[in-house]
Amino acid sequence: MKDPAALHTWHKGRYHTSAQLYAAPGRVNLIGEHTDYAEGFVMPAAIDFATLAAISPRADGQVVIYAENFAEEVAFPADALPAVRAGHWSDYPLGVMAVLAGEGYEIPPLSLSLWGDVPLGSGLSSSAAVEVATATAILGLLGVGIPGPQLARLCLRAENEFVGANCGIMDQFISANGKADHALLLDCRDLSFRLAPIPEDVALVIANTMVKHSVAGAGYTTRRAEVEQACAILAAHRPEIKFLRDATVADLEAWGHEIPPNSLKRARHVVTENMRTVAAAGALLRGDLTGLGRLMHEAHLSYSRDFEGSCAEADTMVALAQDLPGLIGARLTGGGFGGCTINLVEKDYAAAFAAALRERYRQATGINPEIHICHASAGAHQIV
Ligand code: GAF
Repeated sequence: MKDPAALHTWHKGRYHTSAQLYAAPGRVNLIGEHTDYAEGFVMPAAIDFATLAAISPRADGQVVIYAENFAEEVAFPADALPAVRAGHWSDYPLGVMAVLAGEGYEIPPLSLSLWGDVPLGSGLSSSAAVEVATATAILGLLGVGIPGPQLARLCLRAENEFVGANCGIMDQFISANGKADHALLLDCRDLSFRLAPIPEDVALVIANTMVKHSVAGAGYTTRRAEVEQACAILAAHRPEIKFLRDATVADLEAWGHEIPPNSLKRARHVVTENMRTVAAAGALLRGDLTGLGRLMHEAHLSYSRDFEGSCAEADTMVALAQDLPGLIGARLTGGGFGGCTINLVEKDYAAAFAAALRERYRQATGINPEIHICHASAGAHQIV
């Protein structure tokens, strides 16, 4: 992560006042894909890529937001903030402000500088990091503390209602509630969670296929609709099935003939992925890394074959990792159709693993991948 002192210096240079500084991380999901909006289980970890936010009050009635990454500023009267999206980076912080205002928090005149190093469009939750950093900074400026799960829900509403992306709660939740050196098994039904330590000698190697991912894209939206269609058909037989979280493999066997083939495959992924995710958390807690790696592998196959949420490059990246020394488990992570693979690797092998995977992928696809050796990091927090 870039030196927060640099953001503070830039903010002070631009707005001539000291600022409070906050950080909110991106995430990698170890297992549990497209299960969050089905009220199922996910097991992400926050990573050491983040959005930093510097915030200070203003005396001129304006809300001014500066994005260091785009070298661009937007300004609005604090009492007349935009109520609808503009298809611009500022939708993310403005969406958070709109939701906070709707909850009764008066947004004061303020200067907000944002800077981030979560790679954009890589499936590592750059947008959640911006939302959670913004919300944490504004609430900090207001002197209000709210529990992490509630913060995540507010930021999810910014994404769903203002930005217009129909995603689930995983990314905002882990950005708000992550813990250093831990993965988090989250029950997306009631937001209860359990922390699972990532062993000291295990590295998170994140390999970017360089194929752009977007939760606003047609793939994510279509898959969610297919999942919901399958759920509605099962619910006609068993009304207690409110979400696919409530369905079993036996339900799919009993009523699957009524479900269109694609929706049935998506549902099979979600139902079995929930089981794998709970089992994977158990394996990690027991220190059974072989079991965890096997479940990650099965999860990738299910994501690719049943959910059809992978892409040729990600399948290649996962396949190329299989026989490299030190690999525990590899799969495509995040919303799909591009983005990054997560490789759990024995730490002593991590650097050699990354170098070999880069070379193999380059030879196989002609694409130069970005590969990062990451650590599980803390969720949103104040820096100074
Ligand atoms: C994206 C979404 F934002 C999450 O809510 C989740 O559905 C994920 O894709 C797939 O598991 O990151």
